[in-house]
Amino acid sequence: MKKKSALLFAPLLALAALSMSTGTALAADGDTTTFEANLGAINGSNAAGTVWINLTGDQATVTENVSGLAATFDGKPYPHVQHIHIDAAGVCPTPAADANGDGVISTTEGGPSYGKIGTTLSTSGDTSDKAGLDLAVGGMGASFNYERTFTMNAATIASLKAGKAVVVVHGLDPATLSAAGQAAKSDLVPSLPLAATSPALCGTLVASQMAAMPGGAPGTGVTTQLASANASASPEAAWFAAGGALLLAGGAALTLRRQKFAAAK
Ligand SMILES: [Cu+2]
Repeated sequence: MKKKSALLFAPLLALAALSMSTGTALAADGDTTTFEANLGAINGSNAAGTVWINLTGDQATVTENVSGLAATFDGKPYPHVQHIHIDAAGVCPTPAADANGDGVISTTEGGPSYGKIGTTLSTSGDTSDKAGLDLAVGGMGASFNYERTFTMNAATIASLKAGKAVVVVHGLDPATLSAAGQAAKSDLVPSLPLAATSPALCGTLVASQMAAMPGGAPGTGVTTQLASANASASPEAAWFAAGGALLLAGGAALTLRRQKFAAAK
């Protein structure tokens, strides 16, 4: 009886050992941990993307491929500001997050799900939250590939390791919004339309067993399986939990650019 159990569990233990050897919890300072997020469309953007982060100590190399985003804004390549959001539920908002019912999940409305800006995935210069709304350093156009190595701040690293870091790419095509959404001003920058700053892509970063960056067959069955095994709860469960918490959380949980939100309240 005992022997049989041991045999049955042997493969599981091997899997667990494999998982732990490259996992966050047991990683030594010099080790590299890889995190991956599959970016899903929000607000009907029909965009898609993937983000990989190789983290060694506080040095992060972020690689990102996105496509299907809004292409132009005022006749120029559309600037898509993008961030790693932290310190909240670590999930992407569901349509239930649209508190004011205008058909658009604004950045503020998504806050209880993904939290404040921890890191700006800027194309140059500052990577802190202070660069969060600088359109000049956003990703540009419908599709782009991004790669940058920088020193990641401690707050973002902590959320990353806790599974609470969420990549959000902003900027919608106004034509795809409801009439109310098209008429509304941005909750972040009132001089801009709501579409300009609202989330278009979102994905939670999870520790990946992949050692390699893109080109190394991202999203293979093995990777997905191991990533799921590491998660404490199913993504679906987390989404529903976030939806329920939203109504209670209100604006109180939101610390992202608080004074700029004041105008929108
Ligand atoms: Cu953001």
